[in-house]
Amino acid sequence: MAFSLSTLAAAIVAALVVYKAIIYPAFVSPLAKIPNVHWSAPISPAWMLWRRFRMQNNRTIQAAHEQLGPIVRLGPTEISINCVDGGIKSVYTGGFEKHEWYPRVFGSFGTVSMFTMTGSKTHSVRKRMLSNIYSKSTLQSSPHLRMASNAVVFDRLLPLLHETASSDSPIDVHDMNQGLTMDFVSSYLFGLQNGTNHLQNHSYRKHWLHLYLCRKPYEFYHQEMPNLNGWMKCVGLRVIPKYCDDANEMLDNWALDLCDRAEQAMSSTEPGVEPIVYKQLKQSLDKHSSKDRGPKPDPAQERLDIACEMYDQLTAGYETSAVGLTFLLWQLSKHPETQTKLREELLTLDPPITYPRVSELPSAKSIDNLPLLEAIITETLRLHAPIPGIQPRVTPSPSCTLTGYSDIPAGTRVNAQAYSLHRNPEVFPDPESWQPRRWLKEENSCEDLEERRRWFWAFGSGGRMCVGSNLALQEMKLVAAAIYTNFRTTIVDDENVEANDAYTVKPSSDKLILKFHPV
Ligand code: HEM
Ligand SMILES: *[C@@H]1O[C@H](CO)[C@@H](O)[C@H](O)[C@H]1NC(C)=O
Ligand SMILES: *[C@@H]1O[C@H](CO)[C@@H](O)[C@H](O)[C@H]1NC(C)=O
Ligand SMILES: CC(=O)N[C@H]1CO[C@H](CO)[C@@H](O)[C@@H]1O
Repeated sequence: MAFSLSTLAAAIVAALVVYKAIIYPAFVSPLAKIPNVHWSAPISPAWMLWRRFRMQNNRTIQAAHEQLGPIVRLGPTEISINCVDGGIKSVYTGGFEKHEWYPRVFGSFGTVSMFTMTGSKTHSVRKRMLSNIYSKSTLQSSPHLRMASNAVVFDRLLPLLHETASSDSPIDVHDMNQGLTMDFVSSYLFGLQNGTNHLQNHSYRKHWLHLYLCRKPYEFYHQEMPNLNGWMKCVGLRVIPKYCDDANEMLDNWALDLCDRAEQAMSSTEPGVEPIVYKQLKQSLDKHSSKDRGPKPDPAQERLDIACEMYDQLTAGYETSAVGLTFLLWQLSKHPETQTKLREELLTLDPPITYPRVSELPSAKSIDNLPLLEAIITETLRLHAPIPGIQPRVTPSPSCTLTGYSDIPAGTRVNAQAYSLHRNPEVFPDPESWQPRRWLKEENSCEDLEERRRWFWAFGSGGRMCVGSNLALQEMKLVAAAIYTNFRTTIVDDENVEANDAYTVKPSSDKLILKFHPV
């Protein structure tokens, strides 16, 4: 009797386990109706993990949407969407919270930044502190940014290009762009004087880029297997090599050093010295805590919170814009006729950005208003989105409806990816071809343009949309204008320039070699 009772109990437990692990997720859960990326997806994330480990996230999700439609199930509690209505509009404009994926992958200083915060409340407090200094009107009229733009373009970029052009020597523009964009972003964060000069300091730039990039191959473990490194360390093994820890420490010290220098310049209001973003954040954090009447923030902790935010903005800002510029120069080099048309448009600027320098730069607003330049940048960010990868969010409680599927349970990870949204052939005919024309007013109907803008997702959408989009666009437009007013570009070596498959991408070859020819 006792024996058969325990057998019965074991059978019930076994049945429950089978139900919970297989029957429920595969047949009963509301997620069961969603098409699967692979037959095993309802019961195990292993298949998708393996794809991600092999760096095939993008192509796997892209192929799944092509075959199965705008919503697919990637794992027991993970889905992917690829449409605007009922898709990104519900998830991102609807304000679903960020997944733990972000602080895992991009955390630094043991704390979180605006980008990595998951909770909506804390995030919106931080975003309100900073969004005004990144608004288009603030940036276009900022004397600080104007001074930095003049310095970076006339004192650093154009002399360098002039030299390579006159000696007829090729140049790796991806390397150059990574210095250029760091100088640009850092001069807005910290002031031109105390920002970086990576463009002119080649050896330091090389050293810095090595530290930053050497950690990339191990991103997968932070993203998808956050506990593995800890477990392995317990048994004396490492998944992530020690040099990554060392690089992290050096990068942290680098960011702290920039912040400490900015601190010295806090009282200044002089363009080029005042650390705009640093100062805004510091003052807002102080004000916020005094309003709360809570305990005064620990100054040591506040220093780290600010350093984390600054580090995050420096890297978010430099990496994406550099990749965008590299692909812009690549596409224009492949389309000499577009270079010619762009140059005609650029010569209408008053004054034009000619080198050697005869005057100040034209206003940021006048550069922003050039329609062909705008179309070229938008098309480049569509076809070569610097963040083409998944942007994971979590479904809210109690449940939600996405693309017609109702009762999607709370806590499901849901992603969209710009790579796939930007390749819908109904919105972007012949999606693999680079055609700035698709963004020009005189060549398209208002409805087509409107629809394309709704699907354009290079900067994301909703409350977590890129805070630096206006800075990035202003910078990319300025650099393209400065280059193509003065030079033609041709390709010397573009082997393997196609992007790798990651969240933030880079050319697989890590380089693009061009020649510059004076016009
Ligand atoms: C072409 C250049 C850029 C592209 C394509 C880009 C793209 C994006 C995207 C797609 C997101 C949303 C990410 C997600 O939710 O997973 C984002 C967020 C963000 N970006 Fe950018 N970005 C660019 C430049 C910049 C610059 C110059 C800054 C400098 C300040 C910046 C700072 C940020 C920050 C702080 C966030 C987090 C915003 C939030 O969570 O509220 N980005 N960016
Ligand atoms: C992304 O996926 C597409 C479609 O499968 C593929 O052609 C492309 O090479 C992939 N891109 C990267 C960077 O892996
Ligand atoms: C390059 O930058 C490093 C670190 O900021 C600095 O120590 C060095 O003096 C710089 N070199 C030049 C030539 O400016
Ligand atoms: C370390 C450093 O370069 N600090 C500089 C920051 O900017 C101020 C104002 O120009 C300089 O006086 C500092 O030397």
